[in-house]
Amino acid sequence: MSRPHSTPWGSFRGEMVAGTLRLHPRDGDPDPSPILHNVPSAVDHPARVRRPAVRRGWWEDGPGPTERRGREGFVEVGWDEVLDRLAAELARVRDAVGPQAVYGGSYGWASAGRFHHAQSQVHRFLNHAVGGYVRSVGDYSGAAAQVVLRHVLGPSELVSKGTVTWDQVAAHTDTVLAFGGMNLKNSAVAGGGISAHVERGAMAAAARRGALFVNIGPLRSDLPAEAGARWLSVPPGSDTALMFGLLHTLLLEDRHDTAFLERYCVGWERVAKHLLGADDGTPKDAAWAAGITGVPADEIRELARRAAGGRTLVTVAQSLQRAEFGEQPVWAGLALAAALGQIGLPGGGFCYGLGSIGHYGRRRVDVPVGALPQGTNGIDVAIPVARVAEMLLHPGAGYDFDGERRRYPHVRLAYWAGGNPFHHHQDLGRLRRAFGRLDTFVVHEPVWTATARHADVVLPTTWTLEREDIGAGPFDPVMTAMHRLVDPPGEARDDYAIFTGLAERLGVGAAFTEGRDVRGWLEHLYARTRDGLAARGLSAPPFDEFWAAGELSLPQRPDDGALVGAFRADPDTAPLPTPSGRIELASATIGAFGYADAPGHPAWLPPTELPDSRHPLWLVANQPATRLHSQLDFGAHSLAHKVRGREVVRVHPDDAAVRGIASGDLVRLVNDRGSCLAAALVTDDVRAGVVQLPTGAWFDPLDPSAEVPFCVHGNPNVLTRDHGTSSLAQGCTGQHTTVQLERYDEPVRQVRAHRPPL
Ligand SMILES: Nc1nc2c(c(=O)[nH]1)N[C@H]1C(S)=C(S)[C@@H](COP(=O)(O)OP(=O)(O)OC[C@H]3O[C@@H](n4cnc5c(=O)[nH]c(N)nc54)[C@H](O)[C@@H]3O)O[C@H]1N2
Ligand SMILES: Nc1nc2c(c(=O)[nH]1)N[C@H]1C(S)=C(S)[C@@H](COP(=O)(O)OP(=O)(O)OC[C@H]3O[C@@H](n4cnc5c(=O)[nH]c(N)nc54)[C@H](O)[C@@H]3O)O[C@H]1N2
Ligand SMILES: [Mo]
Repeated sequence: MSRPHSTPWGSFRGEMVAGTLRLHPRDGDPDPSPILHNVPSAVDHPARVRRPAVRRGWWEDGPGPTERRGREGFVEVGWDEVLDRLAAELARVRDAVGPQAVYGGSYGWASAGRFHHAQSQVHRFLNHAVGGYVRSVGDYSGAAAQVVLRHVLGPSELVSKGTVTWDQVAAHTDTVLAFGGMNLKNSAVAGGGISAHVERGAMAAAARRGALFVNIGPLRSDLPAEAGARWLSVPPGSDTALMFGLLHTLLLEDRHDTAFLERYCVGWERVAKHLLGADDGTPKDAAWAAGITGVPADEIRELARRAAGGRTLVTVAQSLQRAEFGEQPVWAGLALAAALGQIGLPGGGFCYGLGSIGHYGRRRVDVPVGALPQGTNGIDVAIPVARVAEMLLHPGAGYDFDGERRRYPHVRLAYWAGGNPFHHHQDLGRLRRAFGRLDTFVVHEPVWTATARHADVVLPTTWTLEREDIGAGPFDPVMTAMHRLVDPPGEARDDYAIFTGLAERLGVGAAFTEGRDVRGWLEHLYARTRDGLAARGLSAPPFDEFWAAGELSLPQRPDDGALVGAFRADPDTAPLPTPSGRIELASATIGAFGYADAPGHPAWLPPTELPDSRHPLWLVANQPATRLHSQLDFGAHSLAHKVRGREVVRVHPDDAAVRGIASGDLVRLVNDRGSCLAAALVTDDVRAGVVQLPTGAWFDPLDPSAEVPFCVHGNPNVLTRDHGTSSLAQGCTGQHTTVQLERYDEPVRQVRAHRPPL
């Protein structure tokens, strides 16, 4: 009999039939994600970690900095032996230096379940067993936007998420200016799970009503056919210039909403001064924007007029801000929407991230959803998440962040559970050197990722199918009873069981478990939601009933319940949580930081790394369509979209022709940081001068000892730059870099990344 389960890319029912997992997307999901087809491959795949494994040098010679991580073999050891040794090492670091020597940020997505959420597990464990750990703040997804929006609009959970819903777009919007598009492969995914994929239907309904979707970006395919979009092809990193060209037109033609700007905003005068060039001598008019973006000035003017003439929504994909000066297009997009005066009206205004991920455009769940309590971190030391290599390479060095001058701590031990830094971080050659500085690197993994291969201690964990959990997210109206569908491979244990074993050895077992087994915790977490339902007089079934039914509907807040709605009604009684209580189009706070790379108003700051004669092409390294990040890269759907076993890079016909490249050729992308192979797909879906290679192919260096890595599989993070967005947010800039591209005719070995190292 099939049983329910959930992943970040959708819910399904599954059953084992003759040793194979059969799955059926959830009834009621109108548009299930094809990524589901990767899931059956997880069952007992050769890439699974089956027994605890320890790098030979660490096991024999003990902890310490070494260049051998990622280059040396592993020995398999028993659970008791490895937990004894690891507990002793944790105690050593804790007692010799303290929690500030332990990095426990453990960034990553892992599974949809609320209890076996690996990051919560490792945080809870380190708080109890070590007394705390060095944290990370922000995320790779949207750090730049989070920081700037917090200053100018308010915390994103309150204000910038939940402003506009897909239902409103379907019913009200006339024009969508989609900066970075709204690719359905992206919104198919949400942390905590997703019960119904509604985006395609909403875009189709809006288009049938006559709404115009404008896909602004380097890739034609960033909006689905159903949207019937107009494609405005612009180079990466140029959006702020286009937004300024639109704003300048509105200002010049007096189409901006002065009443809205006066009542709801501060700082418009400062922005207008910059637009007119009164501060720097450069008017940012349509002709100026045309010179930077390649969009004809007349088209920019026409678009500004259209936007002012109806209900217009400005969306800014997360990709735009995962780039140098990524704060600017988010802030400038907000200014554009403010000038149009429709923020807070149904289907109009500004929505950062709509279409980037399944959380946006949905109504917030109106009852609490339980999460594993993490205990108290005894220290308050944090780094911006994407500065991890910098921290490891430069302990004690000073850096700017969000108005503060900070110093990197000296970390000796890093503990990762539920994330893959050799997927998510930039400049992998540098990252390898950074991890070489540690005394000890511990990784919990279900599979032999590149991160596991660079660790000292690799502990095999169960994957989501192999355990019970509760799937729930803040914007999804369905809570899922995630039933156990298969047995774990080898000796794999739940993260919870591993941490319990370590906690017991360190004398904090009872505090860590609170006496609960897995079922006990699930019932405990469920009780929060059940109490919330009961308090509202709604049906609140006991746990066993929920478990047997497989899912539970949760109430949602009304469409107009967002803070911005109340603010629109009366900004004096419902001010925004900003210093002025208004939308800050110029920010005295940010201005006072004095950052040249993030001034006190949205500004055009051209990228410092631009295509040149040695690296003439932009590389867009975006999210993969065929999987979530690196997860299940070996799955059937992911593999079916590789060519000759390599990830596919899209190349414009003009760029291909001058290099003698045809579709299906192996090509090498190269810059000073590294190089990788990929298989070419020649298509005019990508802008000339831009190549696109998604993330997620497992790092497979031809020679693990090489200082400048050459990945034979197609991981773009060997090429990307490890550099913060700006002094303000220090966010990830992995989306863009510059490369040369060449046909690769040498013989080359097969990809081995999906084979275990022992
Ligand atoms: N160049 C470039 N780089 C990028 C981006 C980009 O646009 N361009 N995007 C960035 C973004 S937005 C993000 S969010 C990151 C994503 O980066 P990550 O979230 O680190 O990527 P995942 O592949 O999802 O890593 C999750 C890991 O958890 C493991 N896992 C799954 N379940 C469990 C479990 O139950 N327990 C344990 N212990 N482990 C488990 C999986 O096997 C996998 O290795 O990548 C970033 N990197
Ligand atoms: N299938 C799938 N979906 C995912 C994920 C996944 O791994 N797989 N990851 C999820 C996560 S964690 C996140 S944070 C979101 C990320 O959501 P996004 O960051 O929005 O996703 P990307 O695919 O990286 O980028 C979207 C598009 O932006 C365009 N683009 C890139 N740079 C620029 C630019 O400078 N200007 C303009 N105008 N356009 C640009 C590219 O053409 C790209 O296809 O995706 C989520 N959804
Ligand atoms: Mo992300």
